[in-house]
Amino acid sequence: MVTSASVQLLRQHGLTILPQLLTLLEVTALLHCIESAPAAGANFRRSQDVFAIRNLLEEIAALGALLNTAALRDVLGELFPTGCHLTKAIYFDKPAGSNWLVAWHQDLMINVEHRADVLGFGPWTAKAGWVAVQPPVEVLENTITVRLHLDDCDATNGALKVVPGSHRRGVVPAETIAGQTATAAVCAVPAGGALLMKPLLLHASNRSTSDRPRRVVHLEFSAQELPAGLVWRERRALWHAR
Ligand SMILES: O=C(O)CCC(=O)C(=O)O
Repeated sequence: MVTSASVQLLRQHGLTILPQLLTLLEVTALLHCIESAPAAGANFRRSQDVFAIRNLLEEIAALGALLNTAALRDVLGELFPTGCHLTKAIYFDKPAGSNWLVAWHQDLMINVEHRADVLGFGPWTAKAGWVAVQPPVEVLENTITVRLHLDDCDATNGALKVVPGSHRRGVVPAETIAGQTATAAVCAVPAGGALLMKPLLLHASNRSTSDRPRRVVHLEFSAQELPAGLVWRERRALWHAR
């Protein structure tokens, strides 16, 4: 499913697209499971036009089994030959005609159970019971995000825009980001496809101008363990190497 060429693309450009990771049946089952869940609680963020579910696998426990597909296990086995664990899971809906846009950024923060002052970890944030910290760059370099697309997604319904290769620039100062996006590319992904990306890749997304939704399950994986005292908030050893 994931070829050595796509692993090479991920290393070189910071992203690769797998157009057919989930079957239509699997997509339908995921959508049914998510949309029939009672959408209440602090981790469900719904406003006029943005809907996100954080800590997704704890909020909707039945998703764990549906996401643990042979195809995803194969991909992760290729990317992490010694095994890996999930570190974050979020569901993003960008509803039709959504006003929600995301400015250019890198994904720099990880969620942990508790604060522990460990060398190389910081700054820290704590909001609504969530503790997040910026880890050393090696942790971010060794994380891979898998965005599972549940709808056809293109420039009209809020596809991710990325700056290929920008993950190799390390953590970039926020004030320099605007000057680094001239080579941005739009990542169109069909329903059932996956966008694999490195968290340090500069990325953003536009408002939707379409009447189609853009539903995505965002999963982050790592093979690394955190130093003593720190525990990934959503750590799950669900996915194993082949
Ligand atoms: O889904 C999107 O449009 C953007 C999400 C994003 O930037 C993120 O998860 O860091």
